Amino acid sequence: MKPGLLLIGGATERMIDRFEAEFTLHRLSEIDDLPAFLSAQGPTITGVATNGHAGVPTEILEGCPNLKIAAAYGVGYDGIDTDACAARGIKVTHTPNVLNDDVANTALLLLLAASRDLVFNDAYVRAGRWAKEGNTPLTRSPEGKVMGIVGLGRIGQRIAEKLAVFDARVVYHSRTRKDVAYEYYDDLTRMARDCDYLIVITPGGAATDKLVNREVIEALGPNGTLINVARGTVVDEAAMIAALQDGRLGWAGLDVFEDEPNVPEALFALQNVTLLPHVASATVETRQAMGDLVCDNLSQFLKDGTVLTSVPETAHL
Ligand code: NAP
Ligand code: 8YV
Repeated sequence: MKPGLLLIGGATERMIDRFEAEFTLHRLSEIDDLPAFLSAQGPTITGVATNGHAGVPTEILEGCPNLKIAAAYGVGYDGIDTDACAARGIKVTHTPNVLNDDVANTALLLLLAASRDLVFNDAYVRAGRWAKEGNTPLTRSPEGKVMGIVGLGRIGQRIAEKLAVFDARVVYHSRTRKDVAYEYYDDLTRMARDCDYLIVITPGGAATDKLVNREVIEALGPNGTLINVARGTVVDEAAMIAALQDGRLGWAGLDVFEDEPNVPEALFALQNVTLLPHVASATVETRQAMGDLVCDNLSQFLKDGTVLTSVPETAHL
């Protein structure tokens, strides 16, 4: 008999095909009575496929006594209780590196869109205003500007490399200094004061909650642009909106929000923001690579009990 796999998050058809080749697949979205399912099938479940937002609900952890692996589709895992998993001997895997380029590209996309008022200019042409009202106002060039990266990890380093096309001066803030040529700031507010652009790419969770607070936002200031491709929780959203409304912050480009998919309506009224629905890794190519890595982790676990890309918190298991 094949081991059981419970699908908690979303998955592509390609992932489903591979899951079904090796596991008896159960989809949480199709289970009407979870307690009844867990009492009948819980002990057969060896793995769950989830993502960093949905995590592994406590009811499932408790109802699947033989659960050994939780494979997440995504690199961030702030929604997974890794301590609870580690305590139960459950390996948690994620999908680092394969999404670095597209997430970094999205940061650049937002940076350019915010700088050149892309959305406003597009709407202006579509509305037929160009012929009637003439040219739109001048925008701002990213060339040669100071760009601060908050979180110089796997994706942050890729963003830094790609910013070279703008001849930007790249600086960074993270918990620890890296062996790189970019200037390090141990104080985020001080860095924001020196920056034209601040690009946020740390993990979410309690340790980074509202790291970009009102003080940092005001230090970035009326001529500054905030780009967030990390997690909505890393920025104090209410403070950011207030600053964007009264001009204490210039512009923002946002892929992520505090309470997704709910986006504060106040943002819809602002012309100085560019909004995306959390799509930084959402290309066909990158999502395929992420899905393959989820399946490779599960396959390898079935073969010899090891995994390819454990999160650090369960790497000892
Ligand atoms: P990573 O390699 O672990 O890098 C994280 C970086 O954040 C590191 O430089 C780390 O500093 C820094 N950091 C962590 N906690 C911090 C704190 N309290 N203060 C300051 N810096 C802190 O992770 P990654 O692979 O680059 O991914 C980063 C995050 O991007 C993910 O966790 C996820 O939340 C987000 N993400 C979003 C999307 C999207 O669709 N928008 C897609 C992928 C990823 P140290 O090195 O000094 O520890
Ligand atoms: C995806 C992400 O939104 O990898 C991450 O941390 O935020 C994104 O790549 C998501 O996790 C896919 O399920």
